[in-house]
Amino acid sequence: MGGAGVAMLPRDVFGGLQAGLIARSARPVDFETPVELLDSFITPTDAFFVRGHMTAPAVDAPAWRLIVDGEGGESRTLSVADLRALPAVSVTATLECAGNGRAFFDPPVAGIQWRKGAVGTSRWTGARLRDVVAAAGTSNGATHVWMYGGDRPLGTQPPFVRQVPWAKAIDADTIVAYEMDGQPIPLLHGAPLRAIIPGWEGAYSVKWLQRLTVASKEHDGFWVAGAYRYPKSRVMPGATVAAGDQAALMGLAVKSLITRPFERAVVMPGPVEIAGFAWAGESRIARVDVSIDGGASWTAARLTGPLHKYAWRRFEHRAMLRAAGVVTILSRATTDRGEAQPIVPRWNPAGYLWNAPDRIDVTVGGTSTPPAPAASHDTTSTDVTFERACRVCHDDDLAAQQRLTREGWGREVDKMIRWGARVTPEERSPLVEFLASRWGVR
Ligand SMILES: Nc1nc2c(c(=O)[nH]1)N[C@H]1C(S)=C(S)[C@@H](COP(=O)(O)O)O[C@H]1N2
Ligand SMILES: [Mo]
Repeated sequence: MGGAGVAMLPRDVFGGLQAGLIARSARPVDFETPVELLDSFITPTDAFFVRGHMTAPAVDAPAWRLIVDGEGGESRTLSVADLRALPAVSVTATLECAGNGRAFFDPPVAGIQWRKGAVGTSRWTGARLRDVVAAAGTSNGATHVWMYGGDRPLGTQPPFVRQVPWAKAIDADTIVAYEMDGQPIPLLHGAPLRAIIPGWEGAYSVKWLQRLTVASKEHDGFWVAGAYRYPKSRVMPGATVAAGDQAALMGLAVKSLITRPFERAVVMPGPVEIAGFAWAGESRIARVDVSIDGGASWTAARLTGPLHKYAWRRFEHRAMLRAAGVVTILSRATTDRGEAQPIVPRWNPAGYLWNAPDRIDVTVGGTSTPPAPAASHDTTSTDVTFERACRVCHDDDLAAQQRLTREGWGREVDKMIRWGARVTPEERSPLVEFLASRWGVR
């Protein structure tokens, strides 16, 4: 499977990335981790996804300087050695690009078409950001810290500047990192210094960190005011949404990934270990349920392995796969606040936070033909039509109030189609059936 534009690159073409990463773009450098390389709690650094909007700077670590300034404070310049002299903190955190899974949105949205692997976990070591900004003196009235990347814009791109709200900036787990899994941060991951804003979408974790400014207002640059924003309320799929009707993304959505068995594996009948990871940004994973029958029934998986506040949680489940043929396995995570992965994530113009239950197909027995490619996340079932066409604007309570007959539901669906509901001609009668069987009256 894979999709258009995907290529495998030979080893070492891009500075120490391992062969087998999926190239999504060569300029800027964007690489996705194939799911097969995401089965370990700590993602190998040479397999860790790379997301950049521009060109990495040339880095001479001993000469690198981080400017720290702010209104009313002094300006200070710190070397990597100065940062290493501050108390060191290690934070194990899962980093996920907000656009991970963008390829699954319907209708499609522009941007790098990440599928499952713009996510990884590492142990980041550095100085607390609050200790670093303390070097700039006063922080009276501070509302944000602006973070400037040292990468080189392509063409007339605005420079990569992001902001983190003050409360998160001074959290004890927010760091300026100089190590990734015990080694100096590699170039493509932001050498020699990057912010790690744990539990928040990846674009907060500014690489090649060059300047921190303690500010008393919002930054007005493109990467704050015009990107990484998500509609404040549900929108029609395909809609254009003004920046003012959107709010800055912060934490990550609850999500899971099946890392074992592999997509489209052929397995022997009998017990099969199903395993993977679940994460939810700053929230805790309470449970992961696994289905081996395409979602008809679910069983709770065991949560195992290391427990870190901002890192993904391992889940494992031993299932009996008996019948020969194609089996669809799903995983669905729930947080301790009861948020579960939605069947159809909310469409949004930039394609952020895709978090449908993960889904793979395996073949049991080895005799039947493998499943058709790209089966995962294809929007074919009536459930999905319902989510996309109806639930985008309405909650179930509205449907439950209607007391419509089958014919009435047909007229209602036709009206909604005239009003813009996205239902294809083939989907119309299954949708009417679905509504009538669920909420119809005789
Ligand atoms: N300076 C700079 N920092 C950046 C970016 C960038 O383009 N420039 N991309 C951000 C985005 S969108 C993500 S998802 C993460 C990816 O980090 P990684 O490449 O180490 O996986 O870095 C963030 N930090
Ligand atoms: Mo990202």
